Amino acid sequence: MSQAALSKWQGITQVVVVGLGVTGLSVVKHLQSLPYDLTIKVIDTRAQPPGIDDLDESIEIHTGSWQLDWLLHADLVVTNPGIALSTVEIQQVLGKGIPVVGDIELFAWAVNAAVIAITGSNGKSTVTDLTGVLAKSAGVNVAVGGNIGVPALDLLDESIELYVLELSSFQLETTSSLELDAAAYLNLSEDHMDRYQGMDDYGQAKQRIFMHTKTAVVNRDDRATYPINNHTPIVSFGFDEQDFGVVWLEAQEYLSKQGQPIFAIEDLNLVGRHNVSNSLVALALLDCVGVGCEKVSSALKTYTGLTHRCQLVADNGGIKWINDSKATNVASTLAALSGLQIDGQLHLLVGGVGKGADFSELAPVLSKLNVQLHCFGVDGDDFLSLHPSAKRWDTIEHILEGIYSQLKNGDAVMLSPACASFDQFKNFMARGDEFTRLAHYYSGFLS
Ligand code: UMA
Ligand code: ADP
Repeated sequence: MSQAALSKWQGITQVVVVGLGVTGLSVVKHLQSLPYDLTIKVIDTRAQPPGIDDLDESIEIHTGSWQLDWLLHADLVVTNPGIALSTVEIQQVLGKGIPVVGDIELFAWAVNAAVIAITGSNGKSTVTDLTGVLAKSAGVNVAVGGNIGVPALDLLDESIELYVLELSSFQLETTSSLELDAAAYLNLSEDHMDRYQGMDDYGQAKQRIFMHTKTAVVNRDDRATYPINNHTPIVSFGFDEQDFGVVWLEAQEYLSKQGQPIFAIEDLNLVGRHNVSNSLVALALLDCVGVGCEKVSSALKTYTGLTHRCQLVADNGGIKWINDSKATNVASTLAALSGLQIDGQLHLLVGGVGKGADFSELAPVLSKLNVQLHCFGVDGDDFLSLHPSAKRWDTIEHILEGIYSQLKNGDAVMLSPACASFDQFKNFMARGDEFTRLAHYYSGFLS
C-alpha cells in the first residue's frame, strides 16, 4: 500500500456503500481486502437488489429505502454510478462534509500501474475492448473493465501492467484523483437527459476524465471533447491528415499517424465510418503508453467488434439482420445509419425508453433512405412523426412476425433503437439477444 493510499484512508472507519449490483459487490470485496479496521454497511433502495445473494453474510444491509442515520454517521460514502449526486439523501451527506466517492475513486487510491481511460457518448465500449485486445496482442499484461461490465476494483492485480477503463459520466462524477497515462474523450451528444440538467452539465461530468491525465486524446470534429483547461498535452483524431487521421495513397485509404499511412482501411473487419474513428483512438491511446502501431496491426485486422453493436446476426436469402441494440441514443443510431450499405429497403426498429431525448435529428437522415420505420416500446410514439412510413407496434416480436413475409432480396432489418431497453427488457443485451433469436427464427423461413 503506497503512502498516498494510506493517507486517503486515515480517519476512516465507518464506510457506507450505497447501491449493490456488480459495483457494490466489488466495493465491499475491496474494502474487506484492505488492511484497515473498517465497519462496512450497505444500503440499496431496491427491495431485492441484484447481487444480494452474493454479499458476505457478515455485512449489514438495509434494503427497500434509504437509511439516513447510517449515511449521516459515515466517515465515507461509496455510491453506485446509478445513484445521482443530486439525490436528496446524498446532498444531505455532502452538506455534512462527509466525502462521497465512487468505485473508480477507490480504484485510483489503490492502483499501481499505467491506466488508460475512455469516455464519450458513443463508442466507449468498442474503443475500450479494442484497445485491450490490441495491447494484449502486443504482449502487454492488460486488464479491461469499468462501465463496459467488469467493475474496475475487480481487476486489481499486482501482475497487471496496463489497465484500460471505460468510464461513464456517472462514474466520473464521483472520481477526482484518478491519474491517467492517456484519456480519450470520443464525442459528446445528447444522452442521459433524465439525469442531467442539460448538455453543459453532462459535458462537464465527462471533462473530469482530464483532471490528472498525461495526454488527452480528443476528436478534431467535436470541440466539446477538448480539455477546458489548456495545460493538458493533446493528441487528436479525425478524418483529415493531422495527428491520428486518414490519408489516401495510390487510391487506397489508410489510417495514418502524422500523415504517414499505417493501416489500410479496407483491411478493417469493422463496419462503418465510426469504427475508423474508433480504431484511430485505440491506436492513439496505445501510442501514448509506448505500444506502437506496428505491434498491433495484425490484431486490428482480425478484430470484428463487440456483440450488439452493428452486428450482422443473420444473412439468409439476400436479407441482412443487424443487431445494434447498444444504440441507446440518437447519435449512435445516426452512426449506424451512416455506415450502412444496403441495396433494397431498410426496416429500422426504434423505440424503448427515450430518456427525454429529442429524436428530430433522425428525420433528415431517414428522408434520404429507402426505409420503413417500425416504432415500439413505451416511447415509440415519439418516432411516429419522423418518417411517413412510420408504423406503431407494441413489441419487437410483433414487428418481425408482421414484416418477415414481405422481405425481399437486398433488404435489411436493423434494430438500432436510439432508446434504453428497461421498459421491456432487463438490459440492452437481453433486447439484442431477443432480436437475434427472432432473426434466426424468421430468416430460417427465407433461406
Ligand atoms: N439503484 C437504485 N437504488 C440503489 C442502487 C441502484 O434504485 O440503491 C438503481 C439505479 O437507479 C441504477 C441501477 O439501479 O439505474 C443501477 O444499478 P446496478 O445494480 O445495475 O449497477 P451495477 O450492476 O453496479 O452496474 C454499474 C453500471 N450501471 C450504471 O451506471 C447504471 C454499469 O453500467 C457498469 O457496467 C457496472 O456498474 C460496472 O462498472 C451500465 C450502464 O447502463 C451498463 N451504464 C450507463 C451507460 O452505459 O449508458 C452509464
Ligand atoms: P458506448 O459504450 O459508448 O455505448 P459502444 O461501443 O457500445 O459505445 O457503441 C454503442 C453504439 O454507438 C453502437 O451501437 C454504434 O452504433 C454506435 N457507435 C460506436 N462507435 C461510435 C462512434 N465513434 N460515434 C458514434 N457512434 C458510435
